[in-house]
Amino acid sequence: MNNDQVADVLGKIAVLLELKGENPFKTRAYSNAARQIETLNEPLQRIIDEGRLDALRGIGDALQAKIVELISTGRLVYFEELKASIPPGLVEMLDIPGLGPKKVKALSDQLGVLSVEELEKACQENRVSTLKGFGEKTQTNILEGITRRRTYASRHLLYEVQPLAEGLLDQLRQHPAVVRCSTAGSLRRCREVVGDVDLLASSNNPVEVITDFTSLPGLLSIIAKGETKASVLLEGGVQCDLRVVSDAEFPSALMYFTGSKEHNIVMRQRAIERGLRLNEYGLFRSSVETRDPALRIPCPTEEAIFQELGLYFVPPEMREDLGEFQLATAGPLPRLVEWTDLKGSLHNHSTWSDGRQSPADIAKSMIDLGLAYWGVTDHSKSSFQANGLMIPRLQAQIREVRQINVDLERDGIDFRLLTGTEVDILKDGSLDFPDDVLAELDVVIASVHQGFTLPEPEMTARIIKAIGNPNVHILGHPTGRLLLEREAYAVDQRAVIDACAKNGTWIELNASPSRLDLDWRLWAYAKSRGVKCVINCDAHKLEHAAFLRLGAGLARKAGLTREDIVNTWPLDKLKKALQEKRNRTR
Ligand code: DGT
Ligand code: CA
Ligand code: CA
Ligand code: ZN
Repeated sequence: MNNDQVADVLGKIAVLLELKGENPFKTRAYSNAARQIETLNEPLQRIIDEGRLDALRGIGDALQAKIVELISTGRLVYFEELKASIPPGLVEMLDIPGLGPKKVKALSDQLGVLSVEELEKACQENRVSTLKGFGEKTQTNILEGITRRRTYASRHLLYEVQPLAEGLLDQLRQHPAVVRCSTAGSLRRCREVVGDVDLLASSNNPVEVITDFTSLPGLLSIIAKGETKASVLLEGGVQCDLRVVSDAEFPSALMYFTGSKEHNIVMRQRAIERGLRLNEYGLFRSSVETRDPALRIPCPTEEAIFQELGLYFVPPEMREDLGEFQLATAGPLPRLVEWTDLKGSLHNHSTWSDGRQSPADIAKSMIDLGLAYWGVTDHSKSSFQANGLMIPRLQAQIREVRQINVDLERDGIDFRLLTGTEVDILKDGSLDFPDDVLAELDVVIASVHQGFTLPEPEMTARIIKAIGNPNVHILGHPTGRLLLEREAYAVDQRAVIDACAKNGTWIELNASPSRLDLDWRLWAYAKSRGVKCVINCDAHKLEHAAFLRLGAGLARKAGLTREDIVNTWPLDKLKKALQEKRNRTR
C-alpha cells in the first residue's frame, strides 16, 4: 500500500467510528492521521524501515501498529471487523450528498432506517423533515440525491437506449457544422447491456455543435459541458457523452472511443511493434506519445488504420479481444449476418396462450414486413400462468393455422405460418406433450419455465434429456437469464452445446431484449461443434418483430454468418431440415 491508500483507510475508519457514535477524540485521531499522511512527501515504507514512524506528530502507538500492518500486509483486521459491524446500508447512505456520519446515525437511531431504500421511503412519508436538524429542504435534497445516484449507477438494456441514440445521431447528422458522426462505446459494440450512450462527431466548429447539442429539447439535465465534449442525461436517466473532434482525428477517435479497452490495448501494442503510435488523435510515425499532425499517417477511415497495422477490418461488434485478432491477421473476416438476411422467427406466441394477436393478424402483419414465415409456438399446459395449451386446444390451433396457410396459398401469397409449440421441459427432462402430439407439429421448441433452482448437474441432465428427443428441433432460451433482473440458472452450457451437436438440435438466440440467450460469448464454441443458431423474437405482440434486428446484432457480435443461422434459409430448405431432424435415428 502507498501513502494515499493508507490515508484512505484511516479516513474511512474515522467515518465508521463516527457512524457508530464512538468517542470523538478517537475519531479525530484517525482523521488527523489520515490528513497528515496525505501530506507526507516521502513513502511510509521508508519511514517505517528507518524507524522514524514515532516521530510523526500525534500518531500514537496503537495507530502506528495499524499503519505498519497496512504497509506490510495490505490489510487491516481492525478495519475489516469495524466494517462488518456496521449495516452496509448505512455506509451506502454516506454516498448521498449532504449526508455525513452524524446525520446517518441520527436517521438510523431515530427512524430505524438502515438502507437507502428505507431512507427513500421515510422521505416520501415525510418522516425525515420532522427530525431535529433536518427540515423540509434537507429531505428534498436527500430524495433528489437518491434518485440521481440510482440513475447514474444504473445500466441499461441495449434495446432501450438504441432508439435514444438513433434520435440524437439524426440530429447530429442534420447539423450543418457536423462532418461525420457515429455512436461509439459499448453501444456501437452491441453489448447486451450498456452503461451510457457514447457519441462522436467531427466538425470545424465544435463549440457550436456542443452548444446546439446541449440545447436539444427533452434532455433531463446537462451534467458537464466543455468546448469539445458534453455529458447529458436523457429520458429514463440514461447518460450520453458527446465528443467533437477534427475530421482528421475522427477515424482514430472513433476507434478509441468504440473500444473495448482490451481491444484498444492490443491495437496500440501492434502500433508500437511497428514503430508507430496509436491514440485517440491518430496513428503517428513516432516512437513516443504525440499528437503532432505533421507525424500523422493519413487514415481517412477505421479500415485504413487496421490496414496500416497489418489487419483486416474488424467490425465494431467484435472488438472485445476475444479472438478477433487471430481472424483479422489470417484474412478478411467473414461477412457477418445482417438482420435483412432473416426470413422470419420460429418461436412466437399468439392469443392462444399469452400473446396479444391472433395467428391471422400475425400473418397479415408479417407479410407486410416482407417476411417469408413465422412460427406460432404457444406455451404448453404446464405453463398455466401463461395460459398454456392442453392437447385439444393445441389441435384446434393446428387446424386454424393450417387453414390460414391454405388461404394464403389460394391467394398466391409467399408466406406461411408454421404450426408449433414451445413445450415445457419438466423437472425430470421429459416434455409436457407426448411424442405423437409433438410429431404433428412443424416446429418444436423445448424450454425450461419452472424449477430454476435445480443443482447444476440435475439441470444439465434435464436439458440434455430434452435435447435428445428427436421431436425437439430447438432448445429455447438456454439459460433462462433476464438481464438486469434474474441470473441464469445453473447449467453446464458447454455440455448442453455438446448434446445439441450430437443430436442435431438447434439452439435459439432468443432476441427478446432482456434475454439475448444463448449469450454471444458461447456461440464460437457452438459453431465449432457444428451447432446451428436460430434467431427468435419470442414475440408476444406484433412490435416484437423488431427484435430480429437486435438478435442479428448479437449474432454479429458472436461472429455468426448467414450460413450459421437457419432462419436465413428459404421456407423450403427450412421445412426440409425440420423434417429431417425427425427422421434422424437416435
Ligand atoms: P459502458 O459505457 O460501461 O457500457 O462501456 P464502454 O465500453 O462504452 O465504456 P466507456 O463509456 O467508459 O468508454 C467508451 C470507450 O472509450 C471504451 O470502450 C474504450 C475507450 N476508453 C475509455 N476509457 C479508456 C481508458 O482509460 N483506456 C482506454 N484504452 N480506452 C478507454
Ligand atoms: Ca459507454
Ligand atoms: Ca462514456
Ligand atoms: Zn419461453
